[in-house]
Amino acid sequence: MQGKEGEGLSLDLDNIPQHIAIIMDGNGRWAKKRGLPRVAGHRAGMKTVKEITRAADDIGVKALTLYAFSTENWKRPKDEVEYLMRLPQEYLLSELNELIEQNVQVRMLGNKDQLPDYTMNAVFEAQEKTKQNTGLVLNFALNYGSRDEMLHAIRCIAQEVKNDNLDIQDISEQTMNQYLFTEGLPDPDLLIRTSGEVRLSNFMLWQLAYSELWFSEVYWPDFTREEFYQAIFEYQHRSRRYGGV
Ligand code: V07
Repeated sequence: MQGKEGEGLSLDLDNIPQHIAIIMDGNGRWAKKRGLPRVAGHRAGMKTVKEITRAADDIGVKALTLYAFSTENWKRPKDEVEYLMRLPQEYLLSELNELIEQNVQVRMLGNKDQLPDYTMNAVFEAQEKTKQNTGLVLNFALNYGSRDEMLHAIRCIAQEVKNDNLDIQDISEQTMNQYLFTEGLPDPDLLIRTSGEVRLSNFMLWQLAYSELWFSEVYWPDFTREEFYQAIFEYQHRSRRYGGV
């Protein structure tokens, strides 16, 4: 089936990537370019989150994972970190009702321990209120680092071995998948990174093993539905080989 005409491109609705992951980069630079404080860029970036979530939902993407805050981001100025930690609450205050209506399931991946109570409470409420939903899984990577995630999984697996619940020989890729924060989700088919940087920056290193990568020069606040569909269009015109020929 063909559909979703936009900017002269036509997406194949039978071949939409099931899971799309996005590194939402360039918010600070977007603000700087306009002579605005960095936090103005983060706020503008939040509008793009709303737009792209709708765009993904409209074409039947099953899971969207957005990199909102990395374990490295704590090194930023204290004021900026505090501002960022308020955004989940703010986002959910304005969006949660619509997300519930749209049958979206909100999830979080990352280490919950160091997050302020007001951040965790907002995320927890969203998870609770949407956990029965069966539509798009909207996954926020918050205080997330991929090596951290893998170490956490390895410690859990080691504990299972120590408790005699698991044989070393039986540790498989599936075992790892069970203990990662993305448990139950398919690996991303497509990774998008905005703002011209061409790195993975400790994002989903295990899960992105076979993903198609797509990079855009555009700063995240300027990223549009049309650009998003362009990435999917190009994804649909690549052939994936998973190591075969
Ligand atoms: C954040 C806006 C998007 C650009 C990138 C950085 C700034 C949405 C959330 C969010 C997180 C969890 C949740 C609901 C919404 C968010 C942070 C930063 C820390 F359950 N945007 N956004 N969280 N930015």
